[in-house]
Amino acid sequence: MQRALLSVSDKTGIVEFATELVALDFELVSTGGTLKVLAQAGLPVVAIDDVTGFPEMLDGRVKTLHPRVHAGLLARRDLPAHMQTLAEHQITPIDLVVVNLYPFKETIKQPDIKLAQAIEQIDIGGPSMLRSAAKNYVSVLPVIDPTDYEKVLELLHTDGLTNPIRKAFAAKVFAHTAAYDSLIATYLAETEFPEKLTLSYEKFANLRYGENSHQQATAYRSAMPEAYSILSADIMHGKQLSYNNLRDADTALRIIADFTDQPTVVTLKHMNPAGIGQADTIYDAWDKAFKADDISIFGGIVVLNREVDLKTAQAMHQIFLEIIIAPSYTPEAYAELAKKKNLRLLKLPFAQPIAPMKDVVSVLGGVLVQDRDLETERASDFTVVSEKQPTADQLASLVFAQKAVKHVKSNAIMVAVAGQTLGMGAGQPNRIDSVKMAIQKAQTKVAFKEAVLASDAFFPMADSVAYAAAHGIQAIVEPGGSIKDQASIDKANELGIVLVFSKTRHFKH
Ligand code: 93A
Repeated sequence: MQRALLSVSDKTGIVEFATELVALDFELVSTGGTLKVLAQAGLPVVAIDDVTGFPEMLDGRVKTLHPRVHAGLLARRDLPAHMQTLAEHQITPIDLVVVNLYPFKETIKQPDIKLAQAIEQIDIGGPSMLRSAAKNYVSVLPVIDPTDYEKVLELLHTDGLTNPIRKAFAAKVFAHTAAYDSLIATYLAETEFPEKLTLSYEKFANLRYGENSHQQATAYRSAMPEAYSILSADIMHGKQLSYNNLRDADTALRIIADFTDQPTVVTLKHMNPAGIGQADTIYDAWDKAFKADDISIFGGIVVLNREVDLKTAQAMHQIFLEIIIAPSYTPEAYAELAKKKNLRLLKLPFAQPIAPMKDVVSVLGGVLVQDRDLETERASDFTVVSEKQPTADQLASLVFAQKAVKHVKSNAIMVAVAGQTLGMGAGQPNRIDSVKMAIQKAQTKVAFKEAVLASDAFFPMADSVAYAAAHGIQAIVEPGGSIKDQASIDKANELGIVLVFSKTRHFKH
């Protein structure tokens, strides 16, 4: 007769599983709560106390932490000395361990949870048994996941428990206990940048491929999911998002989070905003965002921060789009947009702000961790450094342009009027080239005569100011901070335009 030890917090499916184990001639051993459930179902089950010769003690903190359990799990069946030791101490080997852990993650997710309550949900005995069994996987099968019960029964019935399959179960255990401990470490950590960085992510979806079709890819979601995240969005219509879709949509969500005060629409392609529009209605905001760049938007992503109405849906329906994300859709708007089979319609709770967490990027051989850039500009942060003062309209445009340029890849230049971007220069290795691109694009727009220009970082020399002024730009905002700031200020004064320093740099590489 083989022995199975069952000790589970999540009791889903345990009675059915245990019933089958009994039919397969397993003797069942269980801890308090699990034993109760099994006994109530009429199953024969030995109490852990009768195995260890000790009562469960210290409010259950010590139940299974005993040589009679761990020797039964760890003894090598192929070593006669090990088996003799078991016999000498009258210890019965354990062949199957079915454990799932105290719900630490679910506990700390609850609001207002106290440290002492969280600590009580740190499972010690469960991971110990799982790790003992997993180390000895050649002879002992550890089962951590209720969704595996059916598969385990099939393998037992068919004698299918080969070594590679047992090894896979062991690997699953160590990944699970490592992630479990990671989360505990993160929760208890006193510093935001600890000596050992532990990350706890769970598989969200296998992706069709990565950035290109020869690259495999998978999406992982934080063990503590964020509400305002593309990975939390509800896909109401259309197929799964691709790797590039997810990154683009994430970028679009980060952008629109800086424009909460009014109905806003962001269109996005290749990690840069194609257009940003703000207005009193979501339709007008869409119209501005679309007209900001009606070419790049083809095949792009649209994010709207207010409910999508029919009029806006009809306008968007005219254009080939990949993804639309909004807090909600009227039924008519949804019906209109859902006519397109390949368009993805996503819903997300926009009321949640971006969580002040860390962003992680990888370099060869490591990762870099930093705070998210959650700084946004207000007019009160600005200092006018030119002799010429901005008008109220110019000031509003400068704030809008500076908020927008933050989200453009450096070297970033944005030409805009309040509520509408008109042209940008993105990702050029020198700033003046970005200035030229932004102006060239913006010049085709009617609103250009009112346009202002924003830069994500200081101008290293006066050439950008000179070029912008020569092409009709009347006001410029940049963070300042260059040793040659004075040259830019002098140039602005010489050419009679407004120059404002915003103080905060927004590199985005
Ligand atoms: O408090 S513990 O860390 N101490 C133990 O010795 C121990 N043994 C099993 N937690 C322990 N467990 C855990 O109890 C299991 O991992 C499982 O989550 C839970 C099942 O308890 P019950 O059968 O009483 O519901």
